[in-house]
Amino acid sequence: MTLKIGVIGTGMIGRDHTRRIQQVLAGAEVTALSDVNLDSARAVQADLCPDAQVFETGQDLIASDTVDAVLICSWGATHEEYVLGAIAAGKPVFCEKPLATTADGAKRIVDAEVAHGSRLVQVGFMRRYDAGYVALKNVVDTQIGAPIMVHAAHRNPTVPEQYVTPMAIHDTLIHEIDVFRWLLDDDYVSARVTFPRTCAASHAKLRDPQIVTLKTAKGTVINTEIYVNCKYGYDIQCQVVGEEGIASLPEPMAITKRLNATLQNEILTDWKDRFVDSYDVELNDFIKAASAGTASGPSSWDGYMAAVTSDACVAAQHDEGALVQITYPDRPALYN
Ligand code: NAD
Ligand code: ISE
Repeated sequence: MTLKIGVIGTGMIGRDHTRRIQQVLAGAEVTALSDVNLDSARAVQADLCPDAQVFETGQDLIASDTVDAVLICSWGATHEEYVLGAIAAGKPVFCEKPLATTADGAKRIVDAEVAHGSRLVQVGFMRRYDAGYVALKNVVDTQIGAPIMVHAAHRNPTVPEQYVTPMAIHDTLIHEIDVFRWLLDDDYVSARVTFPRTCAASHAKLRDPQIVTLKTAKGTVINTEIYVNCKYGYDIQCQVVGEEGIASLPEPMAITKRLNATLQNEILTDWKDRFVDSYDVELNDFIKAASAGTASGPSSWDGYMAAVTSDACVAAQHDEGALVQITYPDRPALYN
C-alpha cells in the first residue's frame, strides 16, 4: 500500500520533505498540499507532485479522503491547531519542531493523544536519527562511564533579520534540548543563561552569542553555546565527559586538502546539508509507522518536555545568571 501524505506548509522544509517523499523514499506519495500562500503550494505541486491536490486550508486537507497521514511544516505557531486536527481525525501526523510554541499548547496535544489511546504523533527531532549521534550514544551508553558534563555548540553562519533573542531557544537550541534528553536518558531540572558581549554582526533585538547551562536529574551539567552569526559555517559540536573517558560527535565527512601551503577541511554552511541523511531516515520511520496507523520516534511527550525546557530557558534569558527550576507532570503510560 502507498501511504497518501498531505503536506501543510510548503516553504523551505515543506518543499524539501516533499522532494524526499516523491524522489528519495519508498512507500508514500504526496497527494495533497496546503499553504496560506497558495502560490507556494502550487509551485511545489508543479515542481514535485503534479497529481497532488492543493487545498485552501490545512483543516480541509486533514479531512480529505485523499490523505492518510499529515506532515506539518508551517510556522511553529500554527502547529498546535493542525496536530490537534489530525489527532481528532485519527490520522498519523509528523510535526516539524516545535510541537507547539508554548508548553500549555504541547500539553493539550499530549492530552488529546492520550485520550485517543495510541500514538499518532512524531515530532521532527531528526538528530536522533543522525548516524553520528547514534554512534555517540552507543559509546556514551557502553564505554565512557556515567556522563558528568557535556560541552556543546550550535553555530549558524548567519540568520534572517527577524530572528530575535528568544528564537535562539525555540528555533535553535530546541534540537540540543531534545537530543541531550535522548543521549543521556535523563530529564532537566534547571536552566541558566549567560550572555557574553554581543557580536558586531548582530542587531538590537538579538543577543548573540548566548550560553545555556542545563542541569539534569542525574546531575549532568550541559553547557551549550548558541552563536548564530558565527560567519564561518554551520557547525554542531558535542563532547560528553564521562567517569572513564570522553566521547565527541564525529565531524561530517569532508576531504582533507593540502593546498597552497595550508591543511584544509571544508565546513558545511547549511543545516539542510548537515542533516540531509537524518531527515531521510526520520521520514522513512514515519512512513513505516504511519502505514500501520501509528507513530514512532520522538513523541508528543518529547515535544512537550522540549517546550517546558524552552520556556524555562527563555525565562532564564530574562534574568541573566539566575537558576530557573524545571518541573513537569508524570509521564503518561502511553509514552513509557
Ligand atoms: P518557511 O517560512 O520557509 O515555510 C513555512 C511555510 O508555512 C510558508 O510557506 C508559510 O506561508 C506557511 N504557513 C504559515 N502559516 C501557515 C498556516 N497557518 N497554514 C499553512 N501554511 C502556513 O519556514 P521553514 O524554514 O520551512 O520552517 C517551517 C517549520 O519547520 C518551522 O516550524 C521550523 O522550525 C521547522 N524547521 C525544522 C528544521 C529541522 O531541522 N528540523 C529546519 C528548518 C525548519
Ligand atoms: C533551523 O530552524 C533548524 O531547525 C536547524 O536544524 C537549526 O540548526 C537552525 O539553527 C534553525 O534555525
